[in-house]
Amino acid sequence: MADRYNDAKARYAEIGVDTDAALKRLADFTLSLHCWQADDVGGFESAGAGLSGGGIQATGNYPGKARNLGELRDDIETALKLIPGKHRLNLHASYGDFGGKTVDRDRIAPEHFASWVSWAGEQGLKLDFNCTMFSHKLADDGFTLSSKDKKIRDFWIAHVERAREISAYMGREQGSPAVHNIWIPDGMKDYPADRFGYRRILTESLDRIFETSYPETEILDAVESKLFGIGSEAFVVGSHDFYLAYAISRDKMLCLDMGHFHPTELAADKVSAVLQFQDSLLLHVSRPMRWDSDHIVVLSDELYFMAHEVARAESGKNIYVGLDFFDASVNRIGAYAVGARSALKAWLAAYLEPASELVCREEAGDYIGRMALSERLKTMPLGDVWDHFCEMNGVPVETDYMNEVTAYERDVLSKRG
Ligand code: RNT
Ligand code: ZN
Repeated sequence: MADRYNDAKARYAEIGVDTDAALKRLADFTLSLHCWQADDVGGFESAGAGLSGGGIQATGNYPGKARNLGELRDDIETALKLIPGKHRLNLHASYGDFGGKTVDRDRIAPEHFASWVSWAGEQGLKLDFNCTMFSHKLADDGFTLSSKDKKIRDFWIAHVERAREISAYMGREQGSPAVHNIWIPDGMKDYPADRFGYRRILTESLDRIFETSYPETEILDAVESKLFGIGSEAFVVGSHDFYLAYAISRDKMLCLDMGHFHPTELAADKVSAVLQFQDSLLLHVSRPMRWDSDHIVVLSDELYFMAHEVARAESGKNIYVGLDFFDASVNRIGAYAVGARSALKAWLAAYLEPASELVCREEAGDYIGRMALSERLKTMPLGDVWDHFCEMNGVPVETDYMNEVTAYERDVLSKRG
């Protein structure tokens, strides 16, 4: 393999790209691996566990999904062995260690996440966190933080307050701030009469939530927008415009999910726009298929564009990258491995870009030269540099990693019944 890497290195050097420098940047790049691919966003609350809702729907019934915390952790440990680099784990509030007790969402506390913190410590993983605003009877009528029913609204405000407290606890324990992301399903199937009213209520609820402030060394708050969801086709309270304005006016981080825009709208284009006015940004790397379908991430144009925009913007800006997909129709460990590896390959491709040469050609008005160089890059030996990165990290290379997925399915997943 060393030969292949050296050949690739020489070929990239011809276009002024230093592969060693790119690999260094990739080693510093962190993905926050989502915990919810392993069990189809079910979570482990005893009441109503496993029910999706609020537009979140994993489809398929491939055998072997994680049925409890132990299995979920085993699966994540296995997936991480197939993903080169140092990454984080993104938990949802519904994945607490509730010890078989029913703990409603407004009652969750740091103690329910203590076993996660110690497990993560053993794994050398840092945690990120999310309040869980779906799959709950008080979310069934389609509204949470923007509900006109004060009881419902107060319940969800209390939940997010608890979730932020837990995030701050994680941040303190791990010596690295936990990114806490708020996504709510609120919206309407058909044309509303009072868009303004719901958005005003959401603003008030968020402002109440953020009255409690924690140091930035413990928690980083983000808010995630969406264009539409199943059952909220006509109106989503927390739209992109809403959260962009909210985040800028309240100094919070915006979360852009790649599946939450119109299919012809490029989420990657938004990075440089938002970063004119914000120092940080959270991304949910996902793959929409006609709609926000949360397909497993592959090396698509959209992913390439996103990675390149982030790589070009990086200096002085903090861009946090989380994965957000769930597919219940295939081996779920394979889903993690393919999705995370594809995301990392996209970032590697971005780091292997002869950025200044491209800008040079652009500024000289040589647009066809810019295009030709971009096209040439697509047939450069990215895979050889990638395999080298895998080897450096003691992770199976491209030809081998699926063997591990298959073996785990045979030895572990297939025995889950
Ligand atoms: C939903 C949002 C949200 C969720 C996760 C599970 O459309 O993308 O981020 O996917 O919180
Ligand atoms: Zn998302």
